[in-house]
Amino acid sequence: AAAGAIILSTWDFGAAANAAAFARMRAGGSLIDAVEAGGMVPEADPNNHSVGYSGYPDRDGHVTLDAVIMDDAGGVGAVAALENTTHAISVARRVMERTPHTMLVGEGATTFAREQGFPQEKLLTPEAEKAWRDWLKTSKYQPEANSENRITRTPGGALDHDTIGLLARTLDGRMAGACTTSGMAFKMRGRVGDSPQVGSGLYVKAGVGGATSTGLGEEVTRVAGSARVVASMRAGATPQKACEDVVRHIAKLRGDAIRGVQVGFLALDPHGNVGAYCLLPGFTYAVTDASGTTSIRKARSLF
Ligand code: SD4
Repeated sequence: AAAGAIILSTWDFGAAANAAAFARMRAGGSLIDAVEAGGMVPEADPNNHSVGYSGYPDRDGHVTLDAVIMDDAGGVGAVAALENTTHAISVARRVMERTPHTMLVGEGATTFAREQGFPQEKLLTPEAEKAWRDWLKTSKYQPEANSENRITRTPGGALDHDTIGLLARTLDGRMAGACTTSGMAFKMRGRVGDSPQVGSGLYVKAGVGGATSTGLGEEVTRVAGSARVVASMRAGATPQKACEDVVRHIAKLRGDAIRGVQVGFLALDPHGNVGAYCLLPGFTYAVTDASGTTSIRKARSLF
């Protein structure tokens, strides 16, 4: 299935996720297998504080995960505010495949994951707990552009990681996507971002294309960002133009309220055309082509 494949994911750390997704496709896996395998990479990474295990907690000290997985034929599964399970993307897939629902949240999602046999573990690592305790000293909720969850790291350092959104396509134009995150560091308890919400953090439509987002989720949810990108593509826009249109729309709608805020979109069409655009400089993404070669690219920005 890897022939003609393209895999696209948010941020430079997407390269490792793309490699896992590509390997899964080459081994005969489906698109859903591939995007799930990709999402699992940062989820398990103890150095990534914005996805899965070792994610930064909410302001009460709970690590809560959001994830969604989607194929191009209306298959959707999502979890929000999931606790104690590292692989939120796999739980989202189980929601899609084994329940009559599209999303489970909070305690229900956590119980479902446990009943499905997912290992139960403490997701808050000593390092993330320390960052949270340091944050409590000021308790100032002020997300930082391009590393929304950075609190203790060096600016531009190798550990600047955020939400992962993945889009994958096979040669015959079929597509799937996944998005997984621990959300904004030190968010309010119960806060759900754009990432697990179909149409905001991810949207995929057969014959048209897919889109995914990263950055300050509220600014994406407000406009159902990823659905909007795909709707533009359906109306004839290229993936690039569709990403630019939604970013401009957010900027116009929000004016001064989005000063210093990052939001980025990626899009992919069934022919393999790629689009990327963001509010502020600094949003990178990883593209893996059919040969398995990955390049890291810088998205153009509005400001
Ligand atoms: C959220 N969009 O929960 C996510 C966070 C993110 O880069 O993408 N950070 O709002």
